[in-house]
Amino acid sequence: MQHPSRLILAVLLCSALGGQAADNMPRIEEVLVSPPAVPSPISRRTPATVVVHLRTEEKIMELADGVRYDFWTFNGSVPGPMIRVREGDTVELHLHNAPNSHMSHNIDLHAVMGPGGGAAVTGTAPGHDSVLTFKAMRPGLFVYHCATAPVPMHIANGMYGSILVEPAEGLAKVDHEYFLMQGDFYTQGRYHDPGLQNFDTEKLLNEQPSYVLFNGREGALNGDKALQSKTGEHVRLFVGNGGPNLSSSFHVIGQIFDTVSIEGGSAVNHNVQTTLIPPGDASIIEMTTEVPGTYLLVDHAITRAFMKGALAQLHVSGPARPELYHGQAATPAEHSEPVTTHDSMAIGKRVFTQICSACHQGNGMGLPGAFPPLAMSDYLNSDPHRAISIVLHGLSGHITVNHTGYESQMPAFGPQLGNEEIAGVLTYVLNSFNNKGGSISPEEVDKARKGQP
Ligand code: HEC
Ligand SMILES: [Cu+2]
Repeated sequence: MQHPSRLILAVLLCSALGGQAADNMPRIEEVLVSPPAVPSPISRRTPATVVVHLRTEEKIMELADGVRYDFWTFNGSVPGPMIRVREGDTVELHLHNAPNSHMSHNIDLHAVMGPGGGAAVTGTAPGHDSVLTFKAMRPGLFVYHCATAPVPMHIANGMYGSILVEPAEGLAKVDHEYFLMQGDFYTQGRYHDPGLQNFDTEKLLNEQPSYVLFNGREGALNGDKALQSKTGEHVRLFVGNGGPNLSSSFHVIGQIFDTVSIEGGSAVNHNVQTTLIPPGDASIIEMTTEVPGTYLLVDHAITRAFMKGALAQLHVSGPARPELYHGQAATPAEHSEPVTTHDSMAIGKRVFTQICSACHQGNGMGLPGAFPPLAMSDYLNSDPHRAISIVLHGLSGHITVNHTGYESQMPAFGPQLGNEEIAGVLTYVLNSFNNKGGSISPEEVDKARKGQP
């Protein structure tokens, strides 16, 4: 029989020598990152014990510009971080509930086979900890969420994330990986009503959210936070749906998915336009970004995208690919201009680069909170003629562009720029940055300058 102190010594030695557990599996501390970032791909080809620390936290954050909400979260973000393990790994999950929480929380991981997906043993009061150990037996992208009563409320307040169980052989290498989750939110105020918004049980019961969002905030992945890629690169999206109620008809405007893992499982579909992701489900989506531009990620139940916030952006940079995609501005037949659209575009490009890009940025995306985007601007595209007077006379006061409010000032360029230059820059902008096209003539600018209709 072994002497007890020798046993302890052996265990100590064991952990000193590379942290090997008694079963000889390495113990790895999972490094979690905030969405849309994901942990690095797994290069290990043998199983390990992966230690994951999640912390439930209730905190007030913005749901949209000027709209605050008391979110309940995993690790302070909506969604919580994506956990990444390998098929066959043992996951040792530590759940800590912040001491200032008002509620108990727990976790149900769809990657778990066991009662409640772990919820049965992880009920954790404020300031307490619990530990769940499970074997990740099946590969796939799985949702996790809080399952404390009332479950719909905990989920509606943002308590969800994903766990990727990589197949034993790993995933193919890609250029970019991003993680996003859709969720529906129920506020007492209407969409964009400002201030702190309370939870609305009536709207929850009717399944009529005031917001449908990617990553818990309108514009979470827009502008300078847009997902990035270059032409010819491969992008892998890990897309989950926390719900609690709405299914996502997930679509990227102007892209076709190379592959989609159906319902996050092992079956793969090819050349997909829109994929259905029900609440509590997730999908691994891969695409090749061929043509430069800004692409919109939407729920194609499209009212949600344009009127409830379910809109994210993927920005693809690189040289134009006219052999794959090109267009010409629609020129009105009745106009025959001394300045052709081609010249006008050249003039416009120069003016844009020298003047407009200082504020609206070279890619037309503007700067959040300061300069509205000219790229895919609903404000510009809905009335291009109004833009003539904006450039001539400047603009101030409140405007809403792509559902974001701006309360700023643009100087007048009428004194400084000629009619051909203003016509050129607007024609250039209308035919760039994924705008709808069209043209503005120097005569139209001249009329506006003279105050004629
Ligand atoms: C000094 C910074 C600045 C420059 C330079 C500038 N703008 Fe603006 N622009 C603004 C601001 C700020 C607003 C929003 C004003 C408001 O909040 O009322 C705006 C609004 C607009 C809008 C309407 C909103 C939208 O996004 O569709 C258009 C169109 C526009 N600008 C076009 C131009 C063009 C074309 C040029 C170049 C000739 C230009 N701007 C140069 C600051 C600038
Ligand atoms: Cu909870």
